[in-house]
Amino acid sequence: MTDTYRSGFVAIVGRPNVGKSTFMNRMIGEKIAIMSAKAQTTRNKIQGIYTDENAQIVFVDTPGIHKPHNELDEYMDQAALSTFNEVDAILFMISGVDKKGPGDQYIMDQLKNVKKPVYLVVNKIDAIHPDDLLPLIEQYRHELDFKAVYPISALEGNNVPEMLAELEQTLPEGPQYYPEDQLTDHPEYFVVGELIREKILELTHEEVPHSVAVVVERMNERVNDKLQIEATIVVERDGQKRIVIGQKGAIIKAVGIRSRREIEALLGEKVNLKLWVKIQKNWRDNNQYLREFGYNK
Ligand code: GDP
Ligand code: K
Ligand code: MG
Repeated sequence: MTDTYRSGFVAIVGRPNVGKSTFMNRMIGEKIAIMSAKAQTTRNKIQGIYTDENAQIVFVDTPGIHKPHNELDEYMDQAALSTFNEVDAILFMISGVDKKGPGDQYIMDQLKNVKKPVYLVVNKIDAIHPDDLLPLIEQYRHELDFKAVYPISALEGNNVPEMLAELEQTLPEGPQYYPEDQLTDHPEYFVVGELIREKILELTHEEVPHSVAVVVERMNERVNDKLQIEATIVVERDGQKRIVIGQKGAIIKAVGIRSRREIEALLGEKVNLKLWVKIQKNWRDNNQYLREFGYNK
C-alpha cells in the first residue's frame, strides 16, 4: 500500500450493449452491484464501488446521456454535462465489434464540451481481429482528445487491471468514501447512507457537491421498537453546512423526514433517525478525522 490514498468518482458512459454492466460486475462483484442499484441519486446512479488498498473508485451512471432526441434534449444534455464536470474522470465505452453508430456519436458530441479527462475504452477485444482495432480507435480519436485509450475485454478481463491501475493514479488524494467492510458485511449501512445523501442532493438542488459524505455511525439499538439510526453529514465548508441545514433547519428536517420514510420502507421497521452536520475543512485529506468517523484509512 502506498502513502497516498486516492479516491474519486468516475462516470461510465456508452450506448446500450457495449458492455458497461459486464465491466461493473467484473470489477465489483454481483453482490455489491445489486445492492447499490437501490442507492440511486436523482442525477447519478452509483453503479458500483471498486475498493483496493490504494484507491476507491465510485462509478456513476449518467441518466441524461442515454436519452433519445426529444424536446427534453437540451435539459438532459445540461444535466449530463454538469455530472460530467463534477466527476474526476469519464470512461467512454464503445464496442470493438460494432461500427461507430449514432448512439456512440451522440455521446461523443456531448463529451466534446467536458473539461474532465475522458478515456476511450474499447471493449470486447476478445472478439475482434487486432488489425481492426486501430482504424476503429482513429474514428474516435480524430474527433476528441482522449486522455488515454484502453482496449479491454470486460468479459475475459484483458487489460482491466492495467486500466484500473492507471485510472487510480489520476484520481485526487482522498478517503475511502465508503467503508469496504460495511459494503460487504452490512450493506444496509451503505444503503441507508446513500438514501440520506440522495435526499440531500434532492433538496439542495445540486448546490452541494459530491464531496458531501454521509457516515452512518450507529444502527443497531432499538428503543420502544424503533431502530435508532445516527448519521453524520460531513461537508467541507461553512456555506455547504448552511445549505444543508437550511432556513431554521428546514432542509435538514425535510432530509430527515424523507430519509426516514424510505429507510422504514427499505428495512420494514420503524426508525428514529438522528442527523448531524459537521464541517471538516479538507476532510478528504485528514486521516485523523477519517479514523474518528469510522473510515478504515
Ligand atoms: P451494457 O448495456 O452496456 O450494460 O452491456 P452489457 O454488459 O449488458 O453487455 C451486452 C452484451 O455484450 C452481453 O451479451 C455481454 O455478454 C456482451 N459483452 C460484454 N462485454 C464483452 C466482452 O468483453 N467481450 C465479448 N465478446 N462480449 C461482451
Ligand atoms: K444490456
Ligand atoms: Mg447495462
